[in-house]
Amino acid sequence: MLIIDVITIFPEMFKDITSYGVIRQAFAKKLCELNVYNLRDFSRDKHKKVDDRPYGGGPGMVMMVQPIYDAVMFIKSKNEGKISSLKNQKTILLSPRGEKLTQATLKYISTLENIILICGRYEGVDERVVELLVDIELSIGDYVLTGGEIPAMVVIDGVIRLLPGVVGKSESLEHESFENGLLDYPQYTRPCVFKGLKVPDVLLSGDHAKIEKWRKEKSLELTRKRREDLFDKKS
Ligand code: 4G1
Repeated sequence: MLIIDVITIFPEMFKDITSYGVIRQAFAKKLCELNVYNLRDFSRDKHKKVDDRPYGGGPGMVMMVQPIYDAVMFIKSKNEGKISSLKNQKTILLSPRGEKLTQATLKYISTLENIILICGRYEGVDERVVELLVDIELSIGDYVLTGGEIPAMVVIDGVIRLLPGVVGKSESLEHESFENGLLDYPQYTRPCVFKGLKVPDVLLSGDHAKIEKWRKEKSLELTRKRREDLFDKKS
C-alpha cells in the first residue's frame, strides 16, 4: 500500500484524478491512498498567507517555509505506525531544477511506502524547504509551468500503474518496448481499410514470427528517426 500525500494551495485540482480508468480501480482495490492537504490550513496568518516577497528583491512571491514545514511534520506524524521503515518515506519537491523524471525513477518510487509531494507556485519555495525537508527534487521536463501540481499528477499517474496488481500482466507487457528504451510500434484495429489507408498485410498474415519481426523493426526505425538519444543508448 503506497500512501501518497500532496501539499498544494490548489487541492481542488486533485479532486478528479482518482476517478478514471486503471487509477480509479487501483484506489477501489485499496492498492494506494491519496491525501491532499491545503497548505493554507497550515498558515499562522489570519489571512492564511503562505507566500511573501523575496529577500534581495526581484519580481513575484516566494512560498514561505513555515506552512510547508508544519504540513510535512503533520503528515509524518499522521503516517507514524502506518509505515514499516522511515527509509521508505520520501519527501519530494516538484521543481524545474530537479532530476528529470524517468521510468526508472517511477519504478523506484513504486517501491516506497509513503511519498509526500510538495507543489510549488509563484517563483518557487524558500530554499530552507529543500535544506530541511526534501529528499528528492524531480522535474518532468524543461518548460515553464505555473505550478508543481500537474507535475505531481504526472508522478501519481506514472507510479500507480506500476503498483503490483494495478495493471495486468498483458497490459504491462504492452509498454515493454519503452521500458526497453524504445518507442512503441504502430498499432491498428478494425476496419482493415479506412479512407483508402490499409492495415499492413503482415498484421493480417497470422504469421506471428513475421509480425514480431515487423514490430521490432518499426520500433527501431521510429526510435532512430524520432529519438536519436534513445536509439544511441541501445547500440
Ligand atoms: C525556470 C517545469 C523556471 C516547471 C526554468 C517542470 C522552468 C515542477 C516543474 C521554470 C515546474 C524552467 C516541472 C518554471 C515548476 C515554481 C512554481 C516553479 C512553478 C514553477 C525550465 C515555475 N517539474 N515550475 N518555474 O516553470 O514547478 O516539476
